[in-house]
Amino acid sequence: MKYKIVSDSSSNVPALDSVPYTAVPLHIMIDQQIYVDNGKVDLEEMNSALSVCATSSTACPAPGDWLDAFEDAETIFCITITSKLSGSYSSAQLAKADYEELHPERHVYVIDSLSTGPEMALVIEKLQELILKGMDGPEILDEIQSYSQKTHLLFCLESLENLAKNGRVSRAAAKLAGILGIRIIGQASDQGELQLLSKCRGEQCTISRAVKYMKEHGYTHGPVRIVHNQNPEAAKQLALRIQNTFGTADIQITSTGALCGYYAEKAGFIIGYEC
Ligand code: X90
Repeated sequence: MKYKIVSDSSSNVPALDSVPYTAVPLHIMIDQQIYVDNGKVDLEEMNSALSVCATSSTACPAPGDWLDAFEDAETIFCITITSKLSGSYSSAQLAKADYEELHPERHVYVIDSLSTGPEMALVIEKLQELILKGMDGPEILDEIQSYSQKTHLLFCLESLENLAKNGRVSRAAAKLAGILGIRIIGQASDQGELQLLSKCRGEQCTISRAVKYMKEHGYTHGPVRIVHNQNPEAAKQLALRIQNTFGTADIQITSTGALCGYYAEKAGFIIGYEC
């Protein structure tokens, strides 16, 4: 096995067709129960558990989990959720150091996505494409660094409760989102921080606003990936609006995995797009 792509499960990419790939799970703890984000978590069940739990939290992969996923590949592209919000990136770097010490002729490229979810998914798709083209490691890294300048992430959430509980946004911001019918729109900033952009009343406003932000970021008609936590209707409406506004041909809608589902909360959705 020459090349391998390894990502943490926040990408919501369970498998790839043409290049060896592993998603390394993050974990969600809800009261006494541990949910392994392995693509098999029942979101409906997890959402109900969350609605009645006393405590909940998440944990990033340990270096050993990354190491196991590297297997025996010669060149590994390892992509993580933004290092500003999780220890996943540091953990992957520790695994890289161990792996390269053990196998001095092999190389692990650890990429901080400065984002998560569907923006990571786009970068993973691009990595696969570049590997299939037969490019070498440093060339791929170069290309990927410029590609990720063109990708963006927006999110539309009904609640910021879990983000606030885990110290990822302020209590004040979470209170704002707690008002019935108010949705929060935000983005991954260029520095990989969670940035709140505006609040909206109702789904229609949210969808229009998301399209407006895409335009402002210079989106024309590139691929779009939408993930949602039990809100296929909003995801479909947004996809239609994007199609009608920009003529986009390549839009995919899927459910979030457990980690993004936990933080996006029920009805939340996240959009990754290429400008
Ligand atoms: O290490 C861990 O325990 C994981 C912590 C993850 C914290 C944030 C996850 C956010 C997931 C919510 C909307 C997207 C925000 C993007 C900001 C860059 C999804």
